[in-house]
Amino acid sequence: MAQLLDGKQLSKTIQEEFKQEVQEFNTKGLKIPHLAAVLVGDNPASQSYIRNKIKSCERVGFQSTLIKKEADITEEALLEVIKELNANEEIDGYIVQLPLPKHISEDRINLAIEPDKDVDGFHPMNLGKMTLGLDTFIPATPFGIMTMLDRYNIPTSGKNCVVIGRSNIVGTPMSILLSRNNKVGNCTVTLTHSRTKDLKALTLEADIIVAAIGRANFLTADMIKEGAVIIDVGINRVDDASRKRGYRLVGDVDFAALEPKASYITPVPGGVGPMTVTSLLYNTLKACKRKH
Ligand code: L34
Repeated sequence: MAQLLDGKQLSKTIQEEFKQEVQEFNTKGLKIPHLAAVLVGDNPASQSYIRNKIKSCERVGFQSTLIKKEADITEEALLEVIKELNANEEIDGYIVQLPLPKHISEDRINLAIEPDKDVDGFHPMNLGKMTLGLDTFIPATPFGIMTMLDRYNIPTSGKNCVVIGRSNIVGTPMSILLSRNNKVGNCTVTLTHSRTKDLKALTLEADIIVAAIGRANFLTADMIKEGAVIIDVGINRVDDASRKRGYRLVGDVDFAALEPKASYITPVPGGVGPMTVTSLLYNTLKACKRKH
């Protein structure tokens, strides 16, 4: 039976550490971290994630500002919002929640964010620094996964790691981070995607699998080897009339089938999701401390 990688519990522990730091800032009369979040449109999942981010800010004593815009906002108008956030001295860091409506270019938006305030780490400057191992903001989801591997003391050096999915915000940065020569790292990484031939042959050789495809129960028990470490990044909403919300959350991994076979596994919800939020707080704290 696998040990659970409890992102919810670990997040509580780490956020308690942040809270103590903020209390020290208060005592010393230093500036308190201030995060702003831009939410465009009314995507229910994005609303839920943003709510968790704002709530967590409140819990640790950060200031937060939520900027909501209609789905039909023009790219120009959104760039104007970004310009204001870049200039606002009160705000240490900010994010523009993705996905954006199709008429807005995510690349143009990310390029407009001041790299020093880019607590998502999505600006090419910050992704470049990450790739070279320079000090920067690491994207929250991969950073949260690295933190989990670290705090649970899961060995990574020399391990075979298969990342499934090559998105800009998870799969691509994840594969780079795991391959680098760091305390958590030194994996032999295979980055797989929709054109990969015989995925199962690769996952069967993997000591660590990071599933970030966005398809419910994609990774099945026959695809993993005994004792593999399973990181489930997927958050899929599946209709469920027995739940009061009308749906339940399911990962990219068939959790029930993999749990007896894996050594460690993340649940959904309560795994990678809360760690993403905690990592965003970490980056915001870092942005604020740079100013102190
Ligand atoms: N700009 N866009 C930007 N930055 C990000 O870091 C994100 N991401 C991803 C989507 N778009 C983004 C997030 O915030 C995914 N993501 C995210 C954040 C929080 C949670 C999940 C994904 C989360 O809190 N998950 C909870 C359950 C949430 C629910 O009930 O819907 C969990 O326990 O997994």
